[in-house]
Amino acid sequence: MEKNAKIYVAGHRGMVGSALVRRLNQLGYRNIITRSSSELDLRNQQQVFAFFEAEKPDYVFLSAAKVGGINANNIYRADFLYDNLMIESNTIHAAYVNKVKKLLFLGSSCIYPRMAPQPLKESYLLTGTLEYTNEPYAIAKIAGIKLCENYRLQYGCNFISVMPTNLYGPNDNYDLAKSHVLPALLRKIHTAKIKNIPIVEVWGSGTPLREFLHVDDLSDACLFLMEHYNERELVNIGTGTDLPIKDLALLIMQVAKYKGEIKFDSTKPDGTPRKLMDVTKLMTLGWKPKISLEEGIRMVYSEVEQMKFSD
Ligand code: GFB
Repeated sequence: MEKNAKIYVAGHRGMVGSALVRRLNQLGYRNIITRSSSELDLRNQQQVFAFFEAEKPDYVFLSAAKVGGINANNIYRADFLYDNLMIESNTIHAAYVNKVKKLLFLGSSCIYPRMAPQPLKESYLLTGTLEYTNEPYAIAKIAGIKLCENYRLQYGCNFISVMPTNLYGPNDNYDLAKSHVLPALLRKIHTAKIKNIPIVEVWGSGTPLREFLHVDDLSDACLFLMEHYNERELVNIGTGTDLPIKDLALLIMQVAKYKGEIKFDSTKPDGTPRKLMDVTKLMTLGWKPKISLEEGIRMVYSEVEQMKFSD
């Protein structure tokens, strides 16, 4: 990407979009365009088409999405399906019509079958049944991958898809009913520490395995792929290592210096037993993560210590 190229980051207020804007700024890109959802509703086809026609961006990072943790995915099922399908269809079609040079679409590791062999290779897409708690989100993200693939095949568009593992970092969502596990446990453990509460509740059995990537590593990988990858097949972005949720809780307790106990809430779902990315392809292309999980949790915990929670 040329330093003066017009780059549209869709979803710049979210955790991923804001990390992309930070990284683009650090690298000296000076023509970044953004719109908040109140200025541009990406679910609205007319608004999206008018925006692309007026702005004619050269490059697009499609990081706008309705996202959330296991509980939000499971409850707002229709919204996760509808909102994400509309955002992707409108943006990808407008990018084609307005001759965007390259578009990068962000998916998720939940697109892979629930019981797929581990680690998850890109080729496992559509080889089995999805995890039901996040099936609507996964189906919308699979549609996004297929839009990119088929606009490439039919119209020659250089649209690529990347699949990040579970992410965390600045601008994460700390709403306990909607968040992912890592920010939820940071909040619960921090609150328990400062209020001297002896027990922290962890959802499910604590046995599911998850892989976590700091969003600053993700944005770095996305920029790397925007520069170096022009193929039809999706690319996984992760670290290649995972840990049980129980160990994640223990690690956060250690970072927060909290000495209480964990209590598992078996009324809450576990979700997919394991979703470890096979990152051979990305590493062969020449990229690897820089921020270890412990270092990343320390960075985020220092922000959490400054936050004011109502609980
Ligand atoms: O991060 P998370 O909400 O989503 O949950 P998924 C991961 C695991 O942590 C599950 C457990 O086994 C949860 O039961 N967990 C323990 C908790 N305590 C908590 C807690 O306080 N809050 C939360 N949220 N979880 C999502 C998908 O799946 O991952 C999305 O639903 C997307 O579609 C995203 O793919 C990356 O990893 O299970």
